[in-house]
Amino acid sequence: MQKPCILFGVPVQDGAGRMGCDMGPSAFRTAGLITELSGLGYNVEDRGNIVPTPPRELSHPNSAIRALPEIVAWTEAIAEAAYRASGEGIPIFMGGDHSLSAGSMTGLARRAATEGREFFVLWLDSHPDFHTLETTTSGNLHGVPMAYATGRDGFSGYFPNVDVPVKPENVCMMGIRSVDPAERTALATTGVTVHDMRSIDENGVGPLLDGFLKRVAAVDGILHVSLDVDFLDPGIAPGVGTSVPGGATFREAHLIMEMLHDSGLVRSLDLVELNPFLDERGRTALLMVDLASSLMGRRVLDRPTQSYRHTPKAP
Ligand code: B3U
Ligand code: MN
Ligand code: MN
Repeated sequence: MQKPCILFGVPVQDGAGRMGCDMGPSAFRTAGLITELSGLGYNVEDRGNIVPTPPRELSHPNSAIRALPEIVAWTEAIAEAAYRASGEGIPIFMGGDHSLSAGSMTGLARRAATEGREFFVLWLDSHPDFHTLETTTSGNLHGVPMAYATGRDGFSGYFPNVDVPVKPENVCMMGIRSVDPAERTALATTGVTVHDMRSIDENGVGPLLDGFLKRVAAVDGILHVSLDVDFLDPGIAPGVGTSVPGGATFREAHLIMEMLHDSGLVRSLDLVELNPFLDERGRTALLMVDLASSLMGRRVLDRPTQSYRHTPKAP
């Protein structure tokens, strides 16, 4: 039996610099995500919107930081929902800004550990979101989830403790083209794989993703995919607060989604940073729904697929 798709709305917007991401879950529903996934044969459960735990008073010496108590409260609730739902099916988090991935990644990493499996993340974004609470200068906490989930210093005492940090060498970023100086320094000394736009231009998304999927399959890992709208070129995806020119094309993005589906490795998905207030007649929401359907198995023609299935090494 196919695992059910478990949808959560995560109307968090306090991690972003502009308002509007709180309308993301409604836009995904309006753009037909549930119907699309049901049409692919999934049993879809929309569990409604996650409600954050009551925020506690918290302040940090970095006075740039905005909405720390709120984002901590969201992270607690999302991590718990992610851990639970991933034991039952494939959770899809309809954001909401990218701070939600602090919760989804840590919840899923805990699930992987419970199952004794290795955990991997594919991060599709123009930004690495690798700031710590000390290094963020914008103070927008959608810029920190990857640093938090990989267990970088400075989060304890503020954010929930990370029981199972994501191993930096199990993270693959694609589409990167806007990196702050502190993030650049940090990325240079961790094992994160970063495929920036130059690397995509030189190699193509297919071979780059293929290499990563083979690594996941080799150890029978489970894969979480985090798709930020600004991974896409602003020409095709205007509905986002932090668009950066020179992003992934329609065709690159669909190829990635199709390869992910064929791999059979994806266990959970974040759809983040959609800002319906900035969108044009819903086209970004519709494109994100299209991409999610490709990832979940929509295809133009049946074709023999590259198998990434885990083949245990002979003793
Ligand atoms: N690195 C910048 C910009 C940014 C990060 N994530 C988004 N924007 N969406 C920052 O504010 O931390
Ligand atoms: Mn992001
Ligand atoms: Mn981004």
